[in-house]
Amino acid sequence: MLSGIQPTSGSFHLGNYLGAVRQWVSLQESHDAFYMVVDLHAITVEQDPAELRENTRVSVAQLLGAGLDPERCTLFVQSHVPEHAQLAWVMNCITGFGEASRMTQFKDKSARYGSGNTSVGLFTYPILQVADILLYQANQVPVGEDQRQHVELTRDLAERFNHRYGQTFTVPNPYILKETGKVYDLQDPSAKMSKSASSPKGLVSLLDEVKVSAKKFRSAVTDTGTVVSYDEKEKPGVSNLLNIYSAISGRPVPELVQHFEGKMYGALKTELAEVFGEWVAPFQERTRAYLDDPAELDAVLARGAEKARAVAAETLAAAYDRIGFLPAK
Ligand code: AQP
Repeated sequence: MLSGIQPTSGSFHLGNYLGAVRQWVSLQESHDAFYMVVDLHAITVEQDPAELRENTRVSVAQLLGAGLDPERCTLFVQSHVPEHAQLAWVMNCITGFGEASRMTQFKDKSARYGSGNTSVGLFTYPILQVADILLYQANQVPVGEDQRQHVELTRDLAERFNHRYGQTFTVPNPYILKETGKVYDLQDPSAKMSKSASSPKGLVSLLDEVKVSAKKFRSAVTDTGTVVSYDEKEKPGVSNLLNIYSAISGRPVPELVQHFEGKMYGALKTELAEVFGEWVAPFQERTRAYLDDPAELDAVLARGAEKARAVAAETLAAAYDRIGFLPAK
C-alpha cells in the first residue's frame, strides 16, 4: 500500500482527509503501508523555500495527528528517498508523449496557471507518481477520485515495463471509496474541494479555527428545495454535506436522512458544523503537540526514510539490472 500528499499548503483540507488520509489510518492496521509527504511533487509549481520546509513539517504533524502510527506504517518525506527521482527517469523513457498529454490534471492545472507558468515538471509529475507507487511494489493505492487516471497510467507503465524487460513491478489497483472519493467545494458543489481552485469559503481547512469552519458549513450552497434527502444529481450540495456528515460521524446516510426528516437545510448545516468541530478540535491539539516536538518528528522521519529506502533501493536495482545498466562496482 502506498500513498502520498503534497505539502503545498499549511493545512490539509477536508477533501484530502476524507478522500485519502482517513483511509490511510485504517489501512495501516491491515497492510504493509508506505505513506509520504511528496515534496518533489510540490515543486512542480513555484514554492517559497521556507514555506515549503515548514509546510512539510506541518503535513507530517497532521498525518500523525490524524492517527498514523509510525510503529504501524512507514511515514517519510519523498525527497529523503532519492530512488523516487531515479526510477521516475526510467519511467519517463517508456512513456509516450501523447499518453502523458492526456492526463486531465495536467490539462486543468496548466490551463489555470497559463503556459508561461507551466513547468515541464508539472507535465511529467504523473510519471513521478508512477515511480512512487512501483518502488514499493504496491498493490493498492488509496486516493481520491481525481487520482484514478494516474493509477491507470501506473498500471499501463508497469505492464509495459514487465512485458519489455521481464516481470519487475506489481501492477497496482486504485482504492477509492464511492462516498468520499470526491468531496465537493462548499460554494460550488459541482467542483472538487481543492487547495488551489476553491474559493476560501468553499474550502474547509483542518487547521482553521473551528468557528471559521463552522461559518463555512452554515453558509454552504445547497438548492431551493427544503427536504433533506440524498440525490447527487438534483441536490449536489445537500448530498455533499450528508456524505461529509456520515464520514465524520460514522452514521450511514439513510439514518441521517431519517434524522433530518421534517427539518430544514439549516439544521443539517448547523449540526454538521458541530460534529465537525468536535472531531477537528482534538485533531488540531494532537497536530500541535507533534509540532511542538521537532526532535521527535525528525526521528520519525529518519526511521521512515531508512525503512523506505531499504525497499526502494531493492526495486530500483532490479529495474536497472533488467534495463541493462552496467552495475557499479
Ligand atoms: N476534493 C477531494 N475529495 C476527495 N479526495 C481529494 N483529494 C484531494 N482533493 C480531494 C485527495 O487528497 C490526496 C492528496 O492530495 P494532494 O495534496 O496530493 O493534491 P491534490 O489532489 O492536487 O489536492 P488539491 O487540494 O486538489 O490540490 P491542488 O489544488 O493543488 O490541486 C489525494 O489522494 C487526492 O486524491
